[in-house]
Amino acid sequence: MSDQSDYDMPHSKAWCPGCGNFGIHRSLKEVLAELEIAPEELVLVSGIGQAAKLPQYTRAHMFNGLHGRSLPAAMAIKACNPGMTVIVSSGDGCTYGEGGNHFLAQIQRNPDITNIVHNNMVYGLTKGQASPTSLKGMRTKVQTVGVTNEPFNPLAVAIAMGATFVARVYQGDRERTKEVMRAAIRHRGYALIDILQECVAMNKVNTSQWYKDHTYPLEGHDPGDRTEAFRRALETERYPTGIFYREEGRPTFEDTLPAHQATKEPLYKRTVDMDRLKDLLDSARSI
Ligand SMILES: Cc1ncc(C[n+]2csc(CCOP(=O)(O)OP(=O)(O)O)c2C)c(N)n1
Repeated sequence: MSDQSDYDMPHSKAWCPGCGNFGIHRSLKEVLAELEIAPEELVLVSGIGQAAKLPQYTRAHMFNGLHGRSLPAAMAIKACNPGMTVIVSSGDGCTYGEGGNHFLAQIQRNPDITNIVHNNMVYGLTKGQASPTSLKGMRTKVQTVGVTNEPFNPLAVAIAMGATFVARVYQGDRERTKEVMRAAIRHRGYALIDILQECVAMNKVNTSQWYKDHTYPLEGHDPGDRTEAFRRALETERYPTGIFYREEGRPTFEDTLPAHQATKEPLYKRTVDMDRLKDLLDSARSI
């Protein structure tokens, strides 16, 4: 059995003391060790933000893309090398704001990736502007009279779009976080985990105590019941945590690709037929 320190990088982290990112990072490393996913078989992908620094702090392959653009990169990585475990780790702003359209498109494609969203309900790195999940009325230096938008509901959207695994946890509930991470990584298909977390520097409303008071475990719920999952996702007085919806057996994006019908071998190991490539390039030139 491997150890969570197998995923440690030597440099220090630029997260504030008390940041929820530390707990998410620790839970993830522990789960990776338990599942015995070797660093060389793991690709961590992110966009931009405080949360998006996680891949840089983890010993594994990584791709740090533009703000909001982690998901298409992750999908392509998985399609080129289906044997890798691909985990996207980025913020709520990055995933639901700048990356909102990619979020919808990846759900429809169902690539076999895990999408961990560090939801601190604020744009942390750029100093606390409202994000799509900020609560109505929250005042920031930009939203001086308070947020007027209805908050984005990632779980309801994901269930409505047909995501095959949809979950929410609070990072301070470490056992539930790890249990859900384990299930999401094992799930074959697109798995969303919206992880509520505190931003101690930029969000003075949604504190650790606030999350404790506003979350409760989803118990006695059948994750195969999509209508009920959607109904529970609409609860916003207090947020249920756990696995809302899970559907097994749907083909993944990679499964549908002609390149993977005869073999699942990663593309980089295959011999390129130079004559076919030349014909393809010639035909493209004549368009
Ligand atoms: C296309 C683009 N728009 C905006 C920015 C500026 N920007 C960088 S990080 C960020 C917010 C990050 O917030 P979030 O994704 O919630 O992550 P957090 O820092 O809170 O972890 C913004 C707006 C950018 N780098 N690129």
